[in-house]
Amino acid sequence: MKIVEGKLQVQTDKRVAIINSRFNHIITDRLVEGAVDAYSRHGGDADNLDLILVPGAFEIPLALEKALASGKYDAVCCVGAVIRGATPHFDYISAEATKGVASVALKYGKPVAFGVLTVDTIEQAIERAGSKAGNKGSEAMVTVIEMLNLYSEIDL
Ligand code: INI
Repeated sequence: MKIVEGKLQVQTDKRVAIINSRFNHIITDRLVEGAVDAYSRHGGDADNLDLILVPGAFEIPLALEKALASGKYDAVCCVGAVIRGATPHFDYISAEATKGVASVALKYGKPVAFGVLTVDTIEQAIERAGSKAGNKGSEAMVTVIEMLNLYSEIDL
């Protein structure tokens, strides 16, 4: 059986952007750090990354759409943090961010990773932004690297 999978090695000719939302930036800045660190540790040069900033997670899908429509990027790593509050706002923002990112990814057929935290508490966010549950920004960037290589492998 031939196994087809992506290597975890950055392809230096591929252009990668990170889209980060500033809302809860104490958390999201850590996710960006994780993503940049993962890119460097897998053979990339962080100077080649673009960081696109948006106000909140709700704005990520349209920024992603514009980034991919521009033709400037081969893959995008999305990070953000939606933290539940006292109202249903969380549900609307997290649903729109998730659905929006998924539909833009399918439209363009390019690797897009979803490193947007959707958590109940600030503690859960801290755990996933570089402490005991790892760094979801780092995991999202590793996913981008793997999927870029997978698509090169299967020639999509
Ligand atoms: N945006 C987030 O990224 N995280 C949140 O937790 C959040 N909460 O809780 O309100 C949030 N709201 C802002 C939203 O993403 C938009 O920026 C805003 O509604 C303007 O469109």
